[in-house]
Amino acid sequence: MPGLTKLQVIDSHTAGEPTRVVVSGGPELGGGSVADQRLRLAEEHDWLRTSCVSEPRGHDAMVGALLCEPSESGCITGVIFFNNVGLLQGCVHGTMGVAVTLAHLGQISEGNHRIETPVGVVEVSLGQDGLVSVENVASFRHGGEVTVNVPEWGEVSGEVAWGGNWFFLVEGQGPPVEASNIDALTDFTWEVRKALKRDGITGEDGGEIDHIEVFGPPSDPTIADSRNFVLCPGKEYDRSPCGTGTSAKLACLHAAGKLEEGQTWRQASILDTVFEGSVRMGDDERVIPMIRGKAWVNGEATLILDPTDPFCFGV
Ligand code: PYC
Repeated sequence: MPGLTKLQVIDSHTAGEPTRVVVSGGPELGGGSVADQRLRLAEEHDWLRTSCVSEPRGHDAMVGALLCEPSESGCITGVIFFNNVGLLQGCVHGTMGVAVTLAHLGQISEGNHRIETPVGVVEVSLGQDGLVSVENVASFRHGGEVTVNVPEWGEVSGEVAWGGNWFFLVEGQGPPVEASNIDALTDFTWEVRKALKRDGITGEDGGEIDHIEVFGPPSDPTIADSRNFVLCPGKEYDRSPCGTGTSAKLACLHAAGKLEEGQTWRQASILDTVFEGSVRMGDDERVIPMIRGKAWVNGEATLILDPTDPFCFGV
């Protein structure tokens, strides 16, 4: 890479979970669907990901979002999400971050907007004060009672569901879902993830189950119905309730007859920030989740990539 490369980024957080949106300076991805562009980004331009979210410019909890050309008609943009270890599939907290970023740039105003993600088109509705609703991709429960033997924990049962990423959802097992237990929850969920992989338990399409969710009672039942801890693929936890994870939860609740169409579920995160969710019926017994949360822009920067810097592309 000759000379300096400059990337314009806007930082935000959604319910505590950071998103760094690359608004200009990214590589040419050659068009086509956003899913195809995601593969090209992974294969040919991983420097973009590591430069933005790895140290010294980023940190392990940072999620990146690269805006790109959409291929679906009526979409205002395409977006590809990435984290400390690779590319995500869907990302709802990140979609909310993209929405407030585009509003901050004056590119969108209140109302509905379609965005193409690698897993399909989502529709965001931008309200006042950073309130964003995301109508997510069709979500479904794939496995209702899946048991796996986890070292030091024994048999752990959960559900396998798709909400834009593959999730294993566990209720009432493992360490109590409290912020004081983040290390223990990280260790437990990491072991669960490894056990699922060891036993060849995957999503419906054979995809790795790389997000693990543990649910417990809310700290305050007047603000939430449940509190979760969500392990992300890079062994970091989601500071928000995780929008794709909440979508997976809604699909499981609906499949179990515990959530009707239009009924609101309030999902708290390990930090006690809350997403509200509801579902409507889609095709093939799948549900279309609607997830509502709040995001705030909290930074604007030009990242400078100097090829003489030994840590130019992150460490
Ligand atoms: O909100 O969907 C989400 C998400 C996925 C990973 C981190 N956040």
